[in-house]
Amino acid sequence: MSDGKKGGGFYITTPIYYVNDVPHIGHAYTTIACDALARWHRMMGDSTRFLTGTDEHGQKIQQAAEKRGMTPIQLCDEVVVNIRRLWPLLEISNDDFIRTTEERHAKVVRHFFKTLLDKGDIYKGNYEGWYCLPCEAYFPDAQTGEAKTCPDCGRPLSRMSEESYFFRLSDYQEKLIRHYEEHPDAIMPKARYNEVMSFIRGGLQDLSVSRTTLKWGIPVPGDDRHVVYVWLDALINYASAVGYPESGGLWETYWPDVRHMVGKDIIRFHAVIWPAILMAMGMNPPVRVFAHGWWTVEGEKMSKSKGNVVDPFEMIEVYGADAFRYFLLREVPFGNDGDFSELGMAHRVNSDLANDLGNLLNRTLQMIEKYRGGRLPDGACLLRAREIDRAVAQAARQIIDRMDRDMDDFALDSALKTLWTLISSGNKYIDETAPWKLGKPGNDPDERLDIVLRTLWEVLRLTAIILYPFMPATAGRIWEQLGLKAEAPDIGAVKLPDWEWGRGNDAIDVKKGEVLFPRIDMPKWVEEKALRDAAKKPGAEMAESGPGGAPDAKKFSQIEIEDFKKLEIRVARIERVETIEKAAKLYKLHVDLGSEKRVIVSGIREHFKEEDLVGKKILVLCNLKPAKFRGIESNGMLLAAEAEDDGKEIISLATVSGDFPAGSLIS
Ligand code: ME8
Repeated sequence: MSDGKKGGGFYITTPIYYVNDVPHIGHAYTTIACDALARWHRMMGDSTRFLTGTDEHGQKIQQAAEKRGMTPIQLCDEVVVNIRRLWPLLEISNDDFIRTTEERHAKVVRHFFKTLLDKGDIYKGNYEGWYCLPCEAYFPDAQTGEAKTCPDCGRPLSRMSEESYFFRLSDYQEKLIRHYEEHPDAIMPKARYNEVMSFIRGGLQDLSVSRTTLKWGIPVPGDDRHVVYVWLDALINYASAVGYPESGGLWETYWPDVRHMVGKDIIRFHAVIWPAILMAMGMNPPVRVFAHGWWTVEGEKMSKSKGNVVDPFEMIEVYGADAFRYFLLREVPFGNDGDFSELGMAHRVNSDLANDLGNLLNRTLQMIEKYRGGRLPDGACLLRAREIDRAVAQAARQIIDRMDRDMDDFALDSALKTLWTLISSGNKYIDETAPWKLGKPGNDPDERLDIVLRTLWEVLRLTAIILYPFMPATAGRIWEQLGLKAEAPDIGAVKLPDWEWGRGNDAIDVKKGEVLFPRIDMPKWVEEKALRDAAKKPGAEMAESGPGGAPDAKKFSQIEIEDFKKLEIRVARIERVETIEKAAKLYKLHVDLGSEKRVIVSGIREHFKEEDLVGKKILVLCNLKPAKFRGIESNGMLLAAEAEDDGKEIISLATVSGDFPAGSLIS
């Protein structure tokens, strides 16, 4: 087995995602983390393969499809598009995308099942037990408590009985314990290793691996009253995607180096069931299963009903993919739980990205342009570097090794911290060497300035390379501004082991470009976030399809009439319209509600002229909590239909026909 080091193999997988949901921060997190690891290993020269995909069979999908009046495959085909289009937006560099409904997968599942059946590792029996529909799992009586609720999700369990095929998991208890004792790094972090070991030591029962209660799955070979249990089906994706067991298939190269990244909730499937199945098949168990923690949002559990699900499409639109990637990977020690706060992200953009990284690039390029007309000083000057310059070079060399060790441990946050020490040392070096003093005619010899500028440029060149796995687009922009694109157009193709401090004496012209991360203006950010939050509230279901997603009536959850009665919607007459300074999208509307007058701030300025609005009767949600925009309190929200026409947003204000009195209640 390779240790995944330079020139070795590195096969990394994400869980395959269910298609009954829209992609959220959890999906983005796992996939971004795997992407950073894959890019790092490619850069290290390892033979790398990165797989992701979708889990499309099982009860959950069948039920979600029924609810929407579709066939399961229609639902899968629709939802998979949303998942697939997210990955390029997040700069995910997966080599393959597998769907469990593909024939290349189904035939491998049949192969696994048949092989295990022939070997006697799978046998036919009867199963009766407590079953959790949402988790698609049976639970032993001891775990269900008096209330018979699911030990994982807390929902009520159903008593089910069915003929079933079983996998002899109990036979693998000792083998698994031995394997993990010999490979303590095979489950990480350590706390998960301990958790899994104590679970295995607690005793393993045979596992039901087929279902007769549903149709949406891969039929058991030779017994099509059964379909293969969705988790067995899903786990096999890691092997089917690399062409197991075809001779000459990719699996021959990659299987010995397979590493699975998962959320902590699905560790047992990957670290107990899957390795046992692989052992039964005579295959290597995974080199590592790493379980990352879960994100809460502003201190609360993320849930659709709370409307606090973090939409990756929105984060990309507001902050850009790289800032989002950076925040997720830097904010929390990888493996721990974390709390997602947009405020925290905005602060990090300002401090780490705009200040530390952006300033280092800006100051350096500005000085090279000002003092050397944009031409980079020749690397030969570094031969006469002083102690202070050589210390920077020395620290840079050590940083690669430190980061490589962090990446081996999947300590992504720590790798980024290490990288930022290089950036900080660059900024400190500027302050200490004060190149602007050297730049003055008559001061130190000219060569001293050459050395300082070249040293700074070298710091940035290395920064771009080691930043690339985490923030690929930003690294590419730095690369271009450093003038390196002409000789190496694709920074992703650079191999880190070839990197040398001060190499090459070629004439390079730097090209200062746009600021990498403009500072976020916090007061403005607060207002814009309030607008975004307000826009999400009434049409929370719309957010599910992400920006650009088509509204779909069948998807709306149903409400009680009592819920509707909580809304106080009234006819209002617009009396006066004011513009708001420096708010190109907002109007301050003075409306008459019959018994009272109110001010409403609304983001419709780009769609209507003031004179089109004055005198108009519109519908207003009156009992919405007041909110402040640009310091103006808005008391209510006007109702409007939104759509897209030729890629442009169009809006029509909801109104009433005839001359209806202001204040009339809509019911
Ligand atoms: O479990 N924070 O798919 P899935 C962090 N199909 N991670 C989160 C999260 C959160 N708040 N919420 C969910 C499945 N996740 C199976 C996998 S693999 C053979 C089959 C993570 O779409 C969760 O931990 O429900 C899991 O790793 C991933 O999202 C996918 O969940």
